[in-house]
Amino acid sequence: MCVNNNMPEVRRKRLKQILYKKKILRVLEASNGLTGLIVENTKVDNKEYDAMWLSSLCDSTLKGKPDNEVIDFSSRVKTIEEIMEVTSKPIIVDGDTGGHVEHFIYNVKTLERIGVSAVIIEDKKGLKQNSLLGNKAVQILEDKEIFADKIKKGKSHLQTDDFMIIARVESFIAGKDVEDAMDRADAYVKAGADGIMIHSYKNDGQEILDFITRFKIKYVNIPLVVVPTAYNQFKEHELFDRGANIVIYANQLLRSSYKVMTMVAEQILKDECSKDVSENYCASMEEILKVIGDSSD
Ligand code: SPV
Ligand code: MG
Repeated sequence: MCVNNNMPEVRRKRLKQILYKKKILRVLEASNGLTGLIVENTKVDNKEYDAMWLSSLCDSTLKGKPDNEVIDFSSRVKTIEEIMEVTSKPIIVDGDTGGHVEHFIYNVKTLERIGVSAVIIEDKKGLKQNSLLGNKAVQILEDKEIFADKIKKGKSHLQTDDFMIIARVESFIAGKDVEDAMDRADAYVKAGADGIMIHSYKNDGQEILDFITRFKIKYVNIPLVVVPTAYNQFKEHELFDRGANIVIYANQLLRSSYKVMTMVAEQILKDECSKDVSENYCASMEEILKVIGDSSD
């Protein structure tokens, strides 16, 4: 299927344009061309997704590997290009820790050049572990000045005003309090971060609400990103009304497809044929062929 309006210079600035216009954005994970098309095309009652999240968790899990920065940058760029070829919505890339600052300054330039709109990097160091593992993993925070310097250097290597570097505060993931989170957010905003993401693995979402309130009193115009995976009982408007600007649904497509794929694999073994799963759990061949289209579309 041919897609228009996806040249890098057009696409890159689209995230800032939507943020400026709407102030609140709904974002869904995209990990390959097909999930990119789902984010691009899904519409219900005039609602749709504003942008795509290229999750490190989903990207690495789909490759059968842990979410600890084992997937290298070239592979991630290849995945981004695959998504870009068939979609036009803005892309926010999960940049993990951003790696060595000497590498980060090159990587942001690459992302900017190919038309990505934003990268989010998290203030952890050492062998990065997925944040939702919480205190079941060793979560070590980077020194806030060192991380602030990474943001500053990254920003100074950009060529446009379109591309955003968003700083992800992992204080709650490392068991620290809202004071620590605010302290870090202050340092990153001062260093030039275009936005802040705050994350938590706790189910009640209380520390997230506390942070949103504190942050927005001080920084009404700095975009604030949240990822309500653990505290998924909140409706979007409850987070937006308090001051969040971007809500990312980070992994629901991956988790739902894994569940159904596992079920289907087991059922075929049980039934020794695919009639039941085809009728009950599979999209029809017509539907799948229609999603992709053909070269004449
Ligand atoms: C991801 O989707 O890779 C994220 C969000 O970084 S989380 O998995 O919740 O840490
Ligand atoms: Mg990640």
